[in-house]
Amino acid sequence: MSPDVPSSLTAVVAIVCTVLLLGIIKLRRHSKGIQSWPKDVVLLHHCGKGPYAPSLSPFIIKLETFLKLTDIPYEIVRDYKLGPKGKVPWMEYNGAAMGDSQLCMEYLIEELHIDIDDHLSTTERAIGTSFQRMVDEHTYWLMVHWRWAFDNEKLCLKQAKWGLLALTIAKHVQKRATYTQGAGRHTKEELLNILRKDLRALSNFLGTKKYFFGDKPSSVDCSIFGQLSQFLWHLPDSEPNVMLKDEFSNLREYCERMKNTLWKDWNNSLLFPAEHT
Ligand SMILES: N[C@@H](CCC(=O)N[C@@H](CS)C(=O)NCC(=O)O)C(=O)O
Repeated sequence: MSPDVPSSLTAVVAIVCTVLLLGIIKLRRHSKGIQSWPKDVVLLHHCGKGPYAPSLSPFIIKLETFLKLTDIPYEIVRDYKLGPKGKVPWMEYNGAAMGDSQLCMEYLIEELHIDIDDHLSTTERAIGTSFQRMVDEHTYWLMVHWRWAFDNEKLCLKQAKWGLLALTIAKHVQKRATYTQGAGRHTKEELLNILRKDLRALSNFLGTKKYFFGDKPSSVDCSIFGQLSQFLWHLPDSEPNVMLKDEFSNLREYCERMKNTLWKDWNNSLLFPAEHT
């Protein structure tokens, strides 16, 4: 045996030990990072970028738009985990985990004494609440039904690397959900007519204003932008997409305005950062 063997063996053992040690240190740092929350920073749990908008979930875009609008410090955690309500988005704030975009926003507004709606009258607040409920609880379901029942190509989902198994399971789950909710019982024509009425209500109320209640965005703009983002950027060339762009051009301009004003990092938040509307 050559006299070099013991020293090469020692070198190999030393390298293996170093690699193992570094791995353990990295793992410990990672789990420590999860347990120690950065103070006063929202950890926004996110399930991955969308191809042409920052998420395929309108509620993630809604909550992140709110964080940008209010200048609340936040970090994105891309972990594909579901939150305490079994849905995304969810957030952690100073150690507390919380689900539901609207509840998260209301919690932060109260906790941090933020009133982004302080320029609204009581009547405007009431109208804002109604529009928020309409887009998040009604228009949203029309998008889900379209995505899973009528968007045969599912291009954006495939571009976001949804594999065949994930698509098959999600289609089954979402079709059941839309059927139970009710939107899933509509034909394509019915869906388009119902959607047109939602969009018309939004478009007529917006009129020539910059945002829903004038020159300053308010909390309802986060919901509206989040929901419209999917029709505008994640159903390319579909009938809902063409309807939004051609029949309700003020809503399209509004989305561009929200994007350009609040999302300075929009392009970096996309899977395909090219200009795309
Ligand atoms: N009301 C909730 C709705 C959230 C929601 O429906 N998220 C969808 C993704 S867009 C989800 O997590 N779906 C999974 C499921 O329902 O199992 C919110 O405002 O956050």
